[in-house]
Formats: sequence, structure tokens, C-alpha cells
Amino acid sequence: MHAADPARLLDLATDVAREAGRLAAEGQAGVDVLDTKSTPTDVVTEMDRSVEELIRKRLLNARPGDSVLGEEGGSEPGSTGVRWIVDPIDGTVNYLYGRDEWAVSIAAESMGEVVAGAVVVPVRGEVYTATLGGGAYCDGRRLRADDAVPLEMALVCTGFGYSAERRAHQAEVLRTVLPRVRDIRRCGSAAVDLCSLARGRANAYYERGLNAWDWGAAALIAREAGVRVEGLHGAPPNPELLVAAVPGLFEELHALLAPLSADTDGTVAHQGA
Ligand code: LIP
Repeated sequence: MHAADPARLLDLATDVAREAGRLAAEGQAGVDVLDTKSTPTDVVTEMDRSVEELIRKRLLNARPGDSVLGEEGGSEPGSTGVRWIVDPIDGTVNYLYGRDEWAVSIAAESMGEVVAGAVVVPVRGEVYTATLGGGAYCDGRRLRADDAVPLEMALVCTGFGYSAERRAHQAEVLRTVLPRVRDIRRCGSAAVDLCSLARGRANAYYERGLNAWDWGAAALIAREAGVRVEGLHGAPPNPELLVAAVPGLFEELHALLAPLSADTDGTVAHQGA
């Protein structure tokens, strides 16, 4: 039994994500770096902060007492059993460089389970939505991921962390993956990557080092389109590794990644790390 109706939570998430997307898009030209996080290349812009503030205000005005977890503002406790998981701009480096692969992501978790999610990709004018058990949609069109293809025919998305040590091991993993697949794409936004799988713009995705706000809404959208979104060995998606593909391809990719320790930063020191 959930604390709130997923359809209503989705309406709110979608309205707020659309408004936040408009604000972020208006501010993209001329945006500057405000702060850095884990490394000098892990940036925060003033728009990351102000867009998250807007989202928090709108959500809590509509549903006082809910809890919110956001990439920039951290965790705000609540009492209703509903928690919002927010990434104001997923793909901040793309945003900074004037590229279009960035998204506003808002997920609603009820009693610990994500039941509704909205991902808005403003520059592309795309709005992805899903409710648990209710299917995934883009601009009202039902989404179904493409059927499984053999690994060697799969277009595989991935991403890289910010630290040199992590990147060195990710490059080692990629050295083995690249000759085994059709090709690799690195789009720079986990939310956009997962939505791409949901609509057949790619076949698979894996990435180490993500946080719940990166995948919260988009993992539900991908799942509702028929994609398996997991960690290794049946674990739920987690910061160690997220793997996503339709059944059949998922198992092949999992079998390739697990022995490579793609869920670690590697045990051997890589030259130059
Ligand atoms: C981004 C992720 C992306 C990853 C980037 C970055 P952010 O999130 O969505 O997949 O490769 O390095 O972490 O920081 O832009 O919200």
C-alpha cells in the first residue's frame, strides 16, 4: 500500500520538471561555474542551485511534509512516506558547454519504492514519464525498448567518473568492451542515456559512480519500457555500478562486465593515474 497515488505524484513531478526545464534552458547561455565538488572538473553552476531551489519550493508547497533528496541541497526529512529524488541538471558539463544532452529529473518514491518519474530534456523538447506498472511515455507516446540484439551488434552507452584513478580503470574496462560491441556512446547524462534505451536510441548502458538522483526517474522510465536496470549479481542499481539493457542482452553485458571488476576502481595501479 503506497502513501500516495502515483498518477498524482507524476502530474506534480511533470509540471515541476517542465517549469524547471524552462528556467534552466533560459539560463544556459552565459552560465558560469559557481563551485566545484569532487575534482576541479566536477562543477556546479548557479543554475544547478537555483533550479533545485525552485523544484524544492514547488514540490513542498504542493505536498508539505514530503521528504526531498537533491543533488545540490542534500536530504530534507519528511513525515508522509513520500520522498522526492531530484537532479536539477543531470549533465552539468554538457549544460556548461551549451550542448543539448542534459535533463531535469524528478522521481517520487513512496514507502521506499520509486512509483513515478519525469525526465525533461528541454533543448530537445522531450518529456519522459512513467508510473510503476503504468508504462513509460515520451510526449504521450508509449515507449518500448528495442528487442535484444547480440552484444556485438549493441550500441552501448557509458560514462566516466571525475577522478583520474577511476577513469584509468574505466579505460581498462572499455579496452575490453569496445572490441566486443557495435560501438560506444558517452553522452554525459545518465538520465538521457536511460531514456535513450527506453526509446531505442541505444541498446545498453553501464556506468560506475552514479547517485540515486542520476537514475531515480530514468530507471523507472527504462524499466517500464522493458529494460532491466540493475547492479551486478541481481543487486538494485547502486553507486558501484548500474547496468541496463533488455533481457537477453543484459545477461551478455553483465557476463562481460562482472569479471572485469567494472564495479571497482581496479586493484592494480594504472600508469599515469
Ligand atoms: C552526470 C551523470 C553522467 C556522468 C557524469 C555526471 P551530473 O551527472 O549523469 O552519467 O557520466 O560524469 O556524473 O553531475 O551532471 O548531474
